[in-house]
Amino acid sequence: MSSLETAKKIAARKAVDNHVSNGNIVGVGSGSTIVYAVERLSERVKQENLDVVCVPTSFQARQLILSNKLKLSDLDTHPEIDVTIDGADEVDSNLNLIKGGGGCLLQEKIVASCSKSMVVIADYTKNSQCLGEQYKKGIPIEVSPLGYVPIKNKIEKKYGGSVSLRMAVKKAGPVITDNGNFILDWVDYKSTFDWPNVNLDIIQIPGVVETGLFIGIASKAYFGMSDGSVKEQI
Ligand code: ABF
Repeated sequence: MSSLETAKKIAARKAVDNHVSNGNIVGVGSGSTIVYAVERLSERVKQENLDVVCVPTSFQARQLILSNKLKLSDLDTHPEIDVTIDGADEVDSNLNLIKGGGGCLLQEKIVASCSKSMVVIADYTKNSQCLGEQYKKGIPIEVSPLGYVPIKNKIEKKYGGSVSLRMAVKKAGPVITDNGNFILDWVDYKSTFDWPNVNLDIIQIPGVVETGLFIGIASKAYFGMSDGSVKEQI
């Protein structure tokens, strides 16, 4: 296993061991790091006979829960979640996050917002001081398809940088989210922005469904490091 995969795995396992207990409702994130967390959760459910119910943040998470034979629920049945464990594209020194590289930001943010705590699991490459330092693919913004051009223009005019429509592999067409929307990726912005205000401002543009800026949502992060240790950030 590469050092990056080992880093994801040790962070994921530690977060599950420290934050999940019997009777919990658990929000299950998306991406590649969460795969290790769900594997560990499944091990613990079997070994400790834990009663845990899982609420997915994406179609991928739903499939992961089912394939690991964990109990699947949803926000209709369980609108209050004990802990959500999820990956991130970048985590800054204030625990603000960029998420949505995988296109699941809306459901991820809804589930996180219903959780008593949100724990981030990531490898060492995701750890930064200011947003934008590490993750260069841009800030994902989920938008209604009919508004994507004016939204792109408004963001570029007000904040600079460049906003582009996320295209599917081989540019067959735009990426469509689990919710039937498009994703814009905003690059070359200033990493020194006042992110809480920029986030609120962008969300108010008609047609913007959600941003991949998770401001003040995460309560703790676990980073798997290249030396095999796990760094904890609160
Ligand atoms: C999801 O998965 C996303 O919000 C984020 O884009 C991504 C992180 O993926 P990985 O764990 O593969 O780095 O949580």
